[in-house]
Amino acid sequence: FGVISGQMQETSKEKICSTESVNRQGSLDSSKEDDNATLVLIFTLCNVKKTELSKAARVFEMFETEVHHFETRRIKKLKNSADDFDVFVECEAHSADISHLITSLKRITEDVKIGKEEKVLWFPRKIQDLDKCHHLITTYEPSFDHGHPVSLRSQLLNLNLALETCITSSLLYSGDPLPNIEYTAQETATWREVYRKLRSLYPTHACTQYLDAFQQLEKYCGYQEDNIPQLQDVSRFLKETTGFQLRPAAGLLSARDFLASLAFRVFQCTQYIRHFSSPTHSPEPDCCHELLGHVPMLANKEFAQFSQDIGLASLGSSEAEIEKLSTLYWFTVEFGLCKQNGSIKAYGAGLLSSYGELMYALSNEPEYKPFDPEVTAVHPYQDQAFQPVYFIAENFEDAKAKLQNYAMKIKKPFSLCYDPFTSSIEVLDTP
Ligand code: HBI
Ligand code: NLE
Ligand code: FE
Repeated sequence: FGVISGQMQETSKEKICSTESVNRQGSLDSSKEDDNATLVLIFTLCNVKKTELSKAARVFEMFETEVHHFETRRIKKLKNSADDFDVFVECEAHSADISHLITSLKRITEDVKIGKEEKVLWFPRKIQDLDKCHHLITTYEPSFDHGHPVSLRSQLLNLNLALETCITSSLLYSGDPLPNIEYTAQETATWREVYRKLRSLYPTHACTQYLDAFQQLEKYCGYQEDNIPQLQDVSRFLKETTGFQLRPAAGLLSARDFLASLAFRVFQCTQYIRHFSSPTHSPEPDCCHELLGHVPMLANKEFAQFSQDIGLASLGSSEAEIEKLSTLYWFTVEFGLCKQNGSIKAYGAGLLSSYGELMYALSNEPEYKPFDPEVTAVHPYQDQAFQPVYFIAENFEDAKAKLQNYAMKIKKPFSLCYDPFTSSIEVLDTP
């Protein structure tokens, strides 16, 4: 998905409200392989041009939805202007796809009605379910101008992985090794430059938790300037340290899917490397970002718990809440600063993997604010340049407590409990 674009427009017309809607199936019955849901959708397409109706239909096709009923009702408007259409669809979709299907429809029309959406959103309940959480935000698009140099290889790797993910979607939890990448000499040279530059800054700029883990990684995990560590080795190290494991991602995942994996202590990593012309900053994640930014922090017990807590809070949450949790994630896990022995240090991965932004964040240029989930969660952010503002945590323990307090207030019709023995979620209904 991601190919649909279209006008979002208001309509003044009264809509046929109704309906039954998304019925989740399966409850806790995990033996059922295909978790489908019946869906009733009502939406209006405004000022429909000839092709727009088929665009809407194509969304259903893209998600391999089984359409039982597709009805349109034309609402005539004034002469010479395009008409509006009410569309009524009854279909069966993969539960994991529903929120993405609706997002795609909303790119054509703002006005998508489904009953009880918030209550019934599918979410993964066991670690194997993560195989269904691979919705990409960006897809390979040769004509797309990224605005910054992207290596052809990164695009190919992306494409390759996307294919591989389709073909072997159940490989990852059966104990098979993660795909090994043979990096070229030029890619290793890029890594070397990134590594050297950053390593010289860490002693003064990174928090102690990071420094401790980094030392371990150099000792036991092949972290050195002439070697790009392989996910498989790093994943094994993390598994033994905090129980986190890595899996390869074909690119930027939807926030919902990305956060959901954190609930199971799974971290989705890109494997391609940034373009050699921009070693000090990349707006998108790459293996330097994952390996140098995220991995050392995930080796810290408290930080691992903090990350999982964001993930758990996201399960079954509404779109609006996911947006807030993404923002929290952004200003902490990606760009967080913390107090340490009277000075300020970086713990956010986006800082620890960017020489340029790490320098900048701890200079006197940006603005600082204290980390407070209520405030941080709604602070606007951008993902193309350095951040104008950073949030400072007192320490991890404090940040964790504040986050848990925030998560408790998220309204859901059930409560969740993670069972580490089975890597699954227990759901307790709260009527
Ligand atoms: N997908 N592969 C990948 N890596 C990320 O770091 C990532 C993502 N999707 C969304 C995301 N990060 C965040 O910006 C939040 O929306 C969770
Ligand atoms: N800006 C970071 C870097 O250059 O490594 C990547 C951020 C990804 C969110
Ligand atoms: Fe990241």
